[in-house]
Formats: sequence, structure tokens, C-alpha cells
Amino acid sequence: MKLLLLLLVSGLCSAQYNSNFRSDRTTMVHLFEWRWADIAAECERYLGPNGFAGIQVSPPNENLIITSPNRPWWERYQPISYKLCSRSGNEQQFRDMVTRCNNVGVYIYVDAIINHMCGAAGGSGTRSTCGSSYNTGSKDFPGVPYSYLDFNDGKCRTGSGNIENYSDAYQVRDCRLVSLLDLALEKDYVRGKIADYLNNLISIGVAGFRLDAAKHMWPGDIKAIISRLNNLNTKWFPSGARPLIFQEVIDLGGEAISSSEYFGNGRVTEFKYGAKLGNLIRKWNGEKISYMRNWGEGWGFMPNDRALVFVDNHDNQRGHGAGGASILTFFDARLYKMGVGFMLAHPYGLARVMSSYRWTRNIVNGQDSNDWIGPPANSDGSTKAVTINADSTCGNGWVCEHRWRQIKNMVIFRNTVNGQGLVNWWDNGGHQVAFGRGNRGFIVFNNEGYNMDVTLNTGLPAGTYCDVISGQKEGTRCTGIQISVASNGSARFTISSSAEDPFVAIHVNAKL
Ligand code: AAO
Repeated sequence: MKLLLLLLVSGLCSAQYNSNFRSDRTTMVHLFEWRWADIAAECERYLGPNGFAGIQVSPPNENLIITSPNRPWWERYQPISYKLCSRSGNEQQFRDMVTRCNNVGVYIYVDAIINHMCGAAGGSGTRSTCGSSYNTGSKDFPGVPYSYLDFNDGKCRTGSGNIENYSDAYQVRDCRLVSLLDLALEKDYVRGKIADYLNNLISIGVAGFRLDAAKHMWPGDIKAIISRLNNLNTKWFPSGARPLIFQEVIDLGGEAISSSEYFGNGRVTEFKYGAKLGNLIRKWNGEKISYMRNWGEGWGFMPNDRALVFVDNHDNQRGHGAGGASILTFFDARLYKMGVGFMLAHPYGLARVMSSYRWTRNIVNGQDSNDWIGPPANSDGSTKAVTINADSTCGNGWVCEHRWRQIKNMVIFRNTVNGQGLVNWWDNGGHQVAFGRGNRGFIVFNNEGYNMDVTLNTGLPAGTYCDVISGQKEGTRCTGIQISVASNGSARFTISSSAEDPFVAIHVNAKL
């Protein structure tokens, strides 16, 4: 009996690592700053049909409106209440999005800002996205409501009240992150308000949460909050399903707080992944992709079943957060596609693809002074719609990396090889590597400055395959390169170093 109970309890907990993805899907996309109406349409017209599993959406709750600078993207990280209205849309639009996306098997993961409210210098008034009032001087947020009793300031020991030193775990958790009013998460009342917010989202049909600034919350406080969460809505999910939790903890090593402290609560963002991958593909610090033979835990990354992995995120693509200059983004499109291609081909971690909007960089002394620029907006400040061009790319300033053929096809590759081990690794000791996933898919990279011509064991059944990078399979033909796999599984790969995309990927669902 005791054993059964233990199994039941551990079963419940372990579900918080489970993505809740449909079993034939593997990858989520962060549709950063998209409007709910556009996401709903994207689920139906693109994400569902192309096998995307889920979407990380921008914070849906009410935030402070910031006008200096003019409506920066980061105003959404300054909550005023848990009412569902933001530049992405109102509650009715949010509900419509969740329903329509869930109905096509693309689940919604909410970026939850529960560590803090808005900045201490926010002032008072009703300049918030639902018009709720606030007063940062008296720490009053009637829209929740929170009062001065619900914040951490009594505990923080730094002179400024802000985090001053990341090697002191107490500061990092009890003081203000960049002056954001820090909630007292040990208080039952505060935990209750946060759980109510998250449970409301669960009842609407969301499948999980990114916990923003998790490093700035005590792991035990997070645990107490998630233990109050309801199971997922059985209209779309099996009974007893728990929300996926992935915690934003930046751990590149060398600080007081490490990712592992959070493994008991759910998954954790693996920031080493994108930082190292950038160096490898850019060939910085003498790095070579052939070193990636033991990529993943072998590189000192967190356990596979705890990791949420990504090439770039909304912070480090513009110099916020961590990772530094090595981070690959759409600005370096050719290298970026290789990086995302590698991530999606490789079995390590739960993968998240970034989808951005364009802005003009202005880098002075390594810092982008335009790092604040918000989403494409109309003159009244409202976010512009995502328009779709005839060639299926996006207009109005939206980059839509997830619609790039190479990236979209690698999401399908990942779905196709899901559950298969990494096999037939090959490298030239330098910047050429290849590997397979069971007998389902194979990928080859030429990141050298010279052409590649090799015959490799792919492990795939004999036949003619369409490369899904230079093109794809359409009907009975390939629109790009064709690869012939012989009866012994071997195939010849010739990849020019000046190819538009110097990599080739084949899988059993793109076989003629
Ligand atoms: C804005 C203004 C502030 C103002 C504030 C309040 O920019 O000047 O004081 O409003 O009025 C976002 C923006 C912020 C913005 C905020 C609120 O990025 O600029 O502040 O909204 O509007 C830390 C946190 C991490 C956080 C990251 C940005 O640990 O949680 O900073 N990310 C999340 C979100 C992010 C959001 C918030 C949190 C807040 O994704 O969008 O902020 O809700 C070290 C630490 C990291 C730390 C970084 C940056 O990293 O390890 O934990 O991240 O520093 O402070 C090497 C090291 C690496 C180190 C890095 C940078 O790479 O290896 O460890 O250098 O020093």
C-alpha cells in the first residue's frame, strides 16, 4: 500500500517534466510578442499541419505601460495584475486562441511572471494594459490585490534593495531583480493569488508554464505553488495530466545558484546549450563541431529529461540575460539554420524554436542600444498583425524563423526520428559531422571552408530520399537535392562549402 502511494505520488510529480505534447510531436515555438488572434490563425493554417507541438506565448497578464522608451517589449515583464489583457489581446481573444490551437493539437505554454510586480520606480496611476490602478510607492496593486505586506523588502540585505551580487543566493532570491518589486512567495496569501492565476489559465486549457526568473525564487516556494495547481483541462488532456513546468534559471556555472536546485520542480532552461553551440558553429575559441560527439550530458549539461533547450531566446538574441556574443540568431541566418538544424536533429532535451520580429541593431561597444525596441506596432501603440506573403514568409516586420523551410522541415525530422537513439556518428576531426537517428533519419554538416565528398553509413533503408534542407518532398518528386541510399545503408554526400545551406538532412517520411 505504501509503495503504491509512493508510486502514485512520484507519478504525479514526474508529470511536471512531461511536455504534454501529442505523441507524434516534439517541438515548441516561442511566438514572441504575437497577438492571440494571429497565433490562433497560425495554429490552424501552419503549426498544426506542420507538426509543431506547442507554443510559448508572451505574458498574457496585465502589465505596466512604459512610454520611455516607447513601449519596449520588456514592459510585459512588469505585472500590474493577473487580468488577461495585454498588447497581445484580451481575455476573450486568449480563450479563443487556446481553444483553436488545442483543437489542432498545438498546446499553449504561458510565460508566467510570478517573482515580482513592476519596477519600483513605476509611480502611480492607471497606465496599465487593463487600466487597473497601481502605486509603487505604497506597493499597492488593487487589481490582484497585493499590498505592501506582500513584498520581500524586509528580508533583502543590500543597500540598494536590488540584487548586487550573484554569488550571494540570499540576495538573488530576496532582493529586487533590476528594481522589480519582489513578491514574498513564502506567504500563503501570495502563493494563493499566484495559484489562482495559473489555475485560471489551466481551466482555459493551457498545458504548462515557463516560470520567469525562477532563479530569483526559492525552489521550495515554487514547489508550494505548483503543488496547488490543478490537473489539465480534460477537454483536451488525459485525466490526471499535470502542467509542464520549465523554470528560467540561468546557470552558466560559477554562481551561488545552480540549475540542479530546481530539478525537483520541473524542467529548467539549459543556457549552456546555446552559448556553447554558438561558439562551435562560429568556430570561436578553437571550437569544432566534431567535438559534439558527446553533446548533451557529456558536455556537463543537465540531465536530458530536465533540459529545455534552445539556440537563442528573446533575451539573449538582443544581449539581455546570458550567453554573450556567441548566441546565434536570425541576424546570422546561415549559421543559425545550421544551429537550429543540429538542435532539432539531436536527441538531447526538449526543444524550443525561437520566432522573432525584426529590429535595427545599433551596437556600440558590444551593446545594442536598440535592445528595447518592441514588436512591430501601429502609431497608437497596438501590435501589428502578422501578415503572410505569397511565398509563405511573414510580413509587417515579423521574421517567422519557424516558417523558414529548413527549420520547419527539421521540426518534421525531429517528429519522424522521435525516440530513436543517436547512431552512426561520423566526423572529420574538424568542422564536418554526420549522425543518424536509428533507421529513421540522417544529417550531414559541412562547416569547413572546403567542399565535402564522403560516403557514409546512414543506417536507413535503401532508396531515394529528398534532402529537406535544400528542398523537400512534394508529391513524387524532390524540390531540392536527392540522396540515394544503397542496400547496405551507405550514401554519398557532396556538400559545397559555399552552398546556401551547407548541410543535408534525410528521413524516412521524405523518401520517394
Ligand atoms: C527593465 C529595465 C531595467 C529596470 C527595470 C525595472 O531594463 O533597467 O530597472 O525594467 O524598471 C526583462 C528585461 C529587463 C527589464 C525587465 C522588466 O530583460 O531589461 O528591466 O524585463 O521590464 C537576469 C535574470 C533573468 C532575466 C534576465 C534578463 O536572472 O531571470 O536577467 N530574464 C527574465 C526574462 C526577461 C525579464 C525578466 C526576467 C524580468 O526572460 O525578459 O527582464 O521579468 C547574470 C546572471 C543572470 C542574469 C544576468 C543579467 O548572467 O547569471 O541570472 O539574468 O546576469 O543580469 C555572463 C555570465 C552570466 C551572466 C551574464 C550577464 O554570461 O556567465 O551568468 O554574463 O552578466
